[in-house]
Amino acid sequence: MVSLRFPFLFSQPPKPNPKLPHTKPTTTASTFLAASAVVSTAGAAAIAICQDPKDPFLKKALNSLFSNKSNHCSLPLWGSLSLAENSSSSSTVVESKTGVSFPSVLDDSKRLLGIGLRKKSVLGLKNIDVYAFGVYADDNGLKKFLSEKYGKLSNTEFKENKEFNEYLIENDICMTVRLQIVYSKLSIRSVRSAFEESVGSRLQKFGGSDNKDLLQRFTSQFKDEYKIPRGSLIDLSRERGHVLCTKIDGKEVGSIQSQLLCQSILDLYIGKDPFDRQAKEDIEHNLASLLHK
Ligand code: DAO
Ligand code: DAO
Repeated sequence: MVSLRFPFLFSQPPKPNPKLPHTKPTTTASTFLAASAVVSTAGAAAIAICQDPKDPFLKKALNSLFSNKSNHCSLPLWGSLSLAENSSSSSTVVESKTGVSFPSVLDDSKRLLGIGLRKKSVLGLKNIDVYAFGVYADDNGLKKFLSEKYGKLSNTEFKENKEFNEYLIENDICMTVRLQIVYSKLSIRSVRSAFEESVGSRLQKFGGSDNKDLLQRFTSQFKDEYKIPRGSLIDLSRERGHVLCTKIDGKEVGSIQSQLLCQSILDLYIGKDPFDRQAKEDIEHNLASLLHK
């Protein structure tokens, strides 16, 4: 069985990173070989072999491909795969601390840019892992945005350009942040108070103090009777026209048209003070490498 540690770290030098995503063994051997060919020619995505393949031909091919052998699931190789190649492989990427997996492609057109973990400090005494998240962006929208806005910059210039995240946060590019709950004792009441704090502070930052109504509209979507046990999936999607659409376990619970709200939600993950700094950095790296593919 082969496990790919998939590709959202493009075109970077390998670096030790315990939070690098692992991919579950959902990819077939032939897909892997197709992906390997891309890797060997283009050089770049992080791919790991977690277990030896049973097929001797594949094993041989892999051995010759990965001369740098490792027993870990985290052997980094750097390759470049397109969205089409990703989607055909139906690969998933695993958040290493929680074991939560994310598809590398969502809704056929959204590309996974990075994954991370939302923690919460409780009474300053302990940190709990609340949910793992994956940040996705529409591939076409993203490429258009990147080439129009940053096509002339080199990789280094792009990485140093801090304004591009703000642009992504503010503009009408379809994006989804998928949350998978890992904390097993989450009550709707604690969710409401947490996002009054997190989303509320962003609404204030971007829109000024008078945004209670907007926050209220958002939180009132989440009825007291909803249950969000461990494993629940929440998709927060910015759809065209700055419409924030929320789904719980695939079921739409509401949508609100507000640029301010969309911006405030995305800022939690890719803004100046993100929940998971490493996730934000991974996303920046991936955007930079997409630009120069
Ligand atoms: O049990 O009191 C407690 C701690 C609860 C922490 C809740 C954090 C909620 C974070 C928002 C989750 C959004 C889905
Ligand atoms: O982590 O502090 C945070 C903010 C999370 C924002 C998204 C909340 C969506 C929660 C849906 C709850 C459904 C009952």
